[in-house]
Amino acid sequence: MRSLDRLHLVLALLALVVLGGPFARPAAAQVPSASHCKVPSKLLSTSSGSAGSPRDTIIVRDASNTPISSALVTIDFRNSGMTPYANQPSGITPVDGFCQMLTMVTDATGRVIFSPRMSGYENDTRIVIYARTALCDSAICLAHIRGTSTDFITSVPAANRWNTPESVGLPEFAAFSSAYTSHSADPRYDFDGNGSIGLGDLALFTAEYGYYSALLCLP
Ligand SMILES: [Ca+2]
Repeated sequence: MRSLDRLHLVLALLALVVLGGPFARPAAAQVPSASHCKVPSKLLSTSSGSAGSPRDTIIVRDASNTPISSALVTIDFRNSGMTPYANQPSGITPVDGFCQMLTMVTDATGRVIFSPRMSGYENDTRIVIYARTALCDSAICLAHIRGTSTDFITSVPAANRWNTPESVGLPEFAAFSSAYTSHSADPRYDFDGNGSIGLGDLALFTAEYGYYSALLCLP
């Protein structure tokens, strides 16, 4: 190979390295794409935070369907009838100054499993899921969803939250018993998210009833 040709070859290879070459990922690869992400149609929570159902899994992907690790996923309950407990399971972090916003960071496969400790329910799609990466100027809305908790009645007034705990107690027991025996179709009682009220919901409710009393987040 002539020295001039060799020089051209070296320069061409250098250009590939500098520009990233054919293996470089475009910047858009790190931007979440709502249409490619997987989100549940309903958030299923408990007072213990132990639900952990596969239906609670959120997967953040980009426009080429590639999972995005280390993306920040935020669930915004501000316009919903649900309120987080002050203490959340490991990996779930409340947003500073926003009692009703919780975040998680996606793992290497782009996943988070959101099983927050919550009170209340939301039968309309007023719970908002966002995702954000370092390349996003702002968080990208992934979905508006419904939600419920085994602690579906928020008994404690906002002014008393600092010292009065919330729990799955007698008010929930009375309401759920009535819904279960009357074959209600109200989605607030569908704790396992299978579309009906049955034994799965009874099992989840029984496991939570009388336990896990805790304070709500402060408004
Ligand atoms: Ca059910």
